[in-house]
Amino acid sequence: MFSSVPKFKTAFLKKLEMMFGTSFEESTSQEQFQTLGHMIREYVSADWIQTNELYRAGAKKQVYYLSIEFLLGRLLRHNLLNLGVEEVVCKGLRELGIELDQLEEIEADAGLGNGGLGRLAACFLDSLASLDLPGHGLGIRYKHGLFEQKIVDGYQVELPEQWLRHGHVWEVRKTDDAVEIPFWGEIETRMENGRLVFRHLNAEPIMAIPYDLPVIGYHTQTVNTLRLWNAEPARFPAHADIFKYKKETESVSEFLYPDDTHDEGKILRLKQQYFLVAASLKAIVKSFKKKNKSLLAFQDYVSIHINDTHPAIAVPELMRILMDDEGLGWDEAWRITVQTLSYTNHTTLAEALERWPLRIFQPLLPRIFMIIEEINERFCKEVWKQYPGDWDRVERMAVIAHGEVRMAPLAIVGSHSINGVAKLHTEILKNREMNLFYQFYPERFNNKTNGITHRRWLLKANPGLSGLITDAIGPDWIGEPHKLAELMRYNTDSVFLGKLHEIKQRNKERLAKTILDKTGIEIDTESIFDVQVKRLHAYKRQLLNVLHIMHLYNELKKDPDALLSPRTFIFGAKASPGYYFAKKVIKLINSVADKVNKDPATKDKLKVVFLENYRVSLAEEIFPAADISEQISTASKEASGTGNMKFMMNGALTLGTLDGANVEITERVGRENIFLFGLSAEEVLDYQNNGGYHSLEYYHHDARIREIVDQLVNGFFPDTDNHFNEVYDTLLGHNDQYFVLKDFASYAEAHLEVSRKYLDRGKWLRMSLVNIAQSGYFSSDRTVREYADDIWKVHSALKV
Ligand code: 26V
Repeated sequence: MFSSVPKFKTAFLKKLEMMFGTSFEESTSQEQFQTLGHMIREYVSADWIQTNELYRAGAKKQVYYLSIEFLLGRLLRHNLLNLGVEEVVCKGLRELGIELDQLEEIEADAGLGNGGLGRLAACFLDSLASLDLPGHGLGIRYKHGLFEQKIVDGYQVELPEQWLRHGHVWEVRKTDDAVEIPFWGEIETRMENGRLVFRHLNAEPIMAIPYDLPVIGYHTQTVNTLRLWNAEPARFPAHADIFKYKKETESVSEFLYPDDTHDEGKILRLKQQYFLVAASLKAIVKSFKKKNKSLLAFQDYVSIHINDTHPAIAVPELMRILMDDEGLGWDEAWRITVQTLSYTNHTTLAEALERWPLRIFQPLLPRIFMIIEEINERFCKEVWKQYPGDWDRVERMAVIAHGEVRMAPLAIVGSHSINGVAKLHTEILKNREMNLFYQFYPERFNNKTNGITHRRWLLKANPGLSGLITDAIGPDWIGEPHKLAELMRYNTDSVFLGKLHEIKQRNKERLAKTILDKTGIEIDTESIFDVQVKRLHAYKRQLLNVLHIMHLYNELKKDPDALLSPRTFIFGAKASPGYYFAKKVIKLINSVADKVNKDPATKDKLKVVFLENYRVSLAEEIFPAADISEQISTASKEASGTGNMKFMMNGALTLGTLDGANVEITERVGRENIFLFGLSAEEVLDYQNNGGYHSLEYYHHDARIREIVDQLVNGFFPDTDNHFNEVYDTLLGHNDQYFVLKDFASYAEAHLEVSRKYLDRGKWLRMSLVNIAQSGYFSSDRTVREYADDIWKVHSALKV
């Protein structure tokens, strides 16, 4: 049906009629989109079945990636591209009077994640399938993904997101593979034939129904699976309130990250975690059993990856299955568990490290809790044996301590591999945050620097640039992204650089149009597009960026020629609903935007735009249009960052600190092709440990800082006086934990350098080219291959 344009058109029209009982003329865009989606699903079904058969029958090891988030975005264009049928479809639709670009907009983003962690999982799936690796994702089919953000009067308002309103065209409900997950109840312990037997009594079961999505590799026949679990009632209890029971059950897959400030929310989150893990492990063990191999060789056929600590319950759950369901003894089960599991840490921030109060954990998951107690006891004994008398060490490493289960220690003790997501991050884990564990298990720690799929973030998102690249060096870079380095030879080719400039301009014009449509703000496409898009968090320092914009505004008011090159600052960020400070920063950005964009003295030189509801589909339009990529986290705090890589790949220059993967970006592009500023990670950690930073001194000694910080509270923003008291307090009252004022001067200097460099277009374009050419390393194909070779030990299923 995709072999030629006429065949496609015929099949499309027939399918549309069959699905909706409507003529083409009468059909809606939604119906047309659904039709195309179904055609693609049908088209891949043969390969999907074949891939599954290959995996079922074959002796090859499978890897399962457990993640509480998968931030997929839209799939239509991506699938068309990977299948190699984009052109036929585009032409066929056009002949029918439909623009693919517009049809694409019909699809809702699958926004089942917050940011980097969830998007990384989605990029990994694409790379696994494209490399023909037998790897699958397992997650939760949240009814509502990350909230939809509206900006009302400068403030963030959250609305429930509704991606399933029209159904999800790519999913297949697999009722036959449903499993029951028990919660609450009691454990009965008995001796049977000389063995302890555990029975879970009075449990409240929840049914987990899988929805499978095909994960289509690029120009290959491999179609892997992303399985998302939906929570539904198991059986209706005769006496209970049926509606209440149904609602309670379904709430488990209702929201991504329910509010956990109260116990009720905490219970729900822990339920979600066990729901994901228990359902997934049941499915994994079932599929392993079809191979008829000895359970003792489980780890040779199955690798299970724990993406951050949310699925760390996989450690006791696999133990439970191997012991209670399969009858193995502790030692055998433990060996298999550790050899099967691996864990990635994605943050060192203490507030993000998960811990569960026992009062919640024990009653909700009684058997799992017993196993964790045993794991803890045995582990503490081992530590004690190696460090006799060192109570302090045992206490700091324990899995259960101070009335809490600690998920990171649980994941570390139960996995054979623990990795950080960028070199610097892994070093910080080893030498600081997880140092005691590193001393205990040095061989388990390793680094896997993050990557992004260049197929979505360059090939799909930036057709202009990918076309230019292919014209210059051929199409091999798509399969072997390191070959982007061949672009280096165009470094002095002014014709090539001219085209590079043209493409950037076109992308900027497109974004400018979107901005005008969405916000009514007109921006100058000759200005520098200076972009910061990411979750809103104090450590990412959107505050530093906006304070610096206030400073530029003040300068411009004093001297209309103060700015060398006009600037457009673009922000996109969601703040977690309960994160008060983050929401204030959003309001501040919008207040500054209001002021700057309206002032006749500055509006032609300085513009500030806050783009509402930042998400994957919007990101795809933003990265290709950026000149400057703001990666300005307080050094040591950003584990890796992946937006930095997406910008680089699209030719934006990084303005950043030596944090996360920025360090490795610098290594690749060279010091002269990046704008660095600020404290080093070492310096930040030293200040944190030994003190010595006093933000007030910077306020008193730097007039620029004094002016902007005062403006937060002195009525500078009309109608909002005192709105930014808390921001003022974090900077001066609480000694500026994230070193915003400390880094301000160096940041301002780096911005000046950006303006100077931008004046020399040739030089700028050469810098941009180097960034694109060196970005191949940051393809998730490289990352996934490293995981496959070093950690998972999985190999292509197609090769013998
Ligand atoms: C979550 C939270 C939630 C509560 C408030 C504080 C807080 C702070 C950090 C986090 C992050 C959770 C894990 C995460 O998303 N990490 C991100 O993972 C990316 C992929 O490895 C990485 O590129 C980012 O640097 C890292 O922040």
